[in-house]
Amino acid sequence: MVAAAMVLLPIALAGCGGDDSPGPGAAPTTAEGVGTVTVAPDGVQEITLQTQDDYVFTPDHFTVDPGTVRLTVVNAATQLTHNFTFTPDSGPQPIESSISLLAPGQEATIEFDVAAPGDYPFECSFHVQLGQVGTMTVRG
Ligand SMILES: [Cu+2]
Repeated sequence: MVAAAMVLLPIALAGCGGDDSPGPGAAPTTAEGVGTVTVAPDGVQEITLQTQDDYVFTPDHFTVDPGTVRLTVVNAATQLTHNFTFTPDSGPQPIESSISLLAPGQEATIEFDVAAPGDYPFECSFHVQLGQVGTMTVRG
């Protein structure tokens, strides 16, 4: 596990360049429906993120409108346990909802309201040092 982390770290750092890196939809193992924001019959925006046996959220960026968001994280990993939390003191407004533990093969759903437009960083607190972070954008 340590060796894998050391191999993956340069990749994560290289991804910070912001040049012409491939988009979040490039991962070949992504399940259908992952990463697309849809509106449920009850009017709530729904989005599903996936994690794997790496340190990446797929996608690592999505955009919603102000209102209620129902977010599901699927951990498709066979080895790694992840979690999901909005990075404290980082977004335009605090979002308390989080997923504290997601074992391999598990999924969990949280629901929360957003009002203030802007970027809301999120992370897996276990692997934030390895670059497992992302951003939710709320439209103005
Ligand atoms: Cu993680």
